[in-house]
Amino acid sequence: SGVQAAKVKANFVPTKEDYQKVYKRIAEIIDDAGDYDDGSYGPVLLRLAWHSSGTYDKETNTGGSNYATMRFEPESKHGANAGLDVARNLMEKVHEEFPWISYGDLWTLAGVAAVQEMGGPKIPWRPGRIDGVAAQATPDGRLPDASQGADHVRNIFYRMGFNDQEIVALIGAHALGRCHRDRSGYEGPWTFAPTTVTNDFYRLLFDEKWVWKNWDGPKQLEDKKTRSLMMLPTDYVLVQDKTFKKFAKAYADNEDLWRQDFAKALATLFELGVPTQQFVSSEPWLLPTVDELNS
Ligand code: ZEM
Repeated sequence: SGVQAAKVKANFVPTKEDYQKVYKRIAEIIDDAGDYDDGSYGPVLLRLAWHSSGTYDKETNTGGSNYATMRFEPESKHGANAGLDVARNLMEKVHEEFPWISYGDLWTLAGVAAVQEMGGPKIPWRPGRIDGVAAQATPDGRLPDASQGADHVRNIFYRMGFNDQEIVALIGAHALGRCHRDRSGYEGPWTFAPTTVTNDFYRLLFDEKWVWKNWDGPKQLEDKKTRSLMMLPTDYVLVQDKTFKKFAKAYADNEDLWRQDFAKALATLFELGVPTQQFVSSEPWLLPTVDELNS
């Protein structure tokens, strides 16, 4: 019953090991994707973690990962969140198994597990987010619109508190996953290895010739050579804008630099909107990967 569930929650104080168990369960689900996309739920889980955090507004200190308000309408139905029901439903199963974890912690932990299990850098993370209510949901329009230009990208990410370097580092997440016609209207993957964390997104931006795709869908670019890869207008901005381009080139030339900057910016992103005193640990943790746990 609800009373019993509340009791379990009140008496149970999870340890780092308990969060590691949740991480492990998420990692199993990531790989247990069967025919879904490229055989991994990693990218869509990372997108859930990003969209649950990227609503943050530093002026009003609203939005962000704290309350997991994407559970509620209308935020769950915002156009930008189309398709994320897939990820939320996967995490609902994990929540049934570990009912003591908050949804904000669960979703951001899924983002961490996705990056780390797909070969990415360690993402510092700590628990402390609490479940909020529908009234805390954010208005539509806080997440970036892929059809826009550099000004829009800056406005959206400056509102979260990021600078140009961090913006460029974060968008390198598009090495992973793909666009789905029935979700965003866009179509296709950005790289040839969409379930492995690499700096290929930046390398391809510079190395390939990008041309506008001739189709009835929204304006997107395709690589002239194979016509199997895509870039969003906002991705292309990273080589059109002089300041963005400088950082994108540095990340294309130095994968380690990008991995470090990406890990730092992503850890910051996942903590947006969470009051510091809520965190159970003063320092974020570096959780081991499943491979590390098994070796
Ligand atoms: Zn994304 N992203 N994103 N992004 N994103 C998509 C997919 C994924 C933008 C955007 O409009 C889109 C960041 C930044 C920005 C991921 C992670 C991160 C899709 C395709 C669109 C349209 C959705 C679909 O059809 O399924 C824009 C405009 C961005 C900034 C300007 C940042 C930052 C991310 C993480 C740090 C990921 C992993 C995906 C792939 C999802 C999947 O299901 O494969």
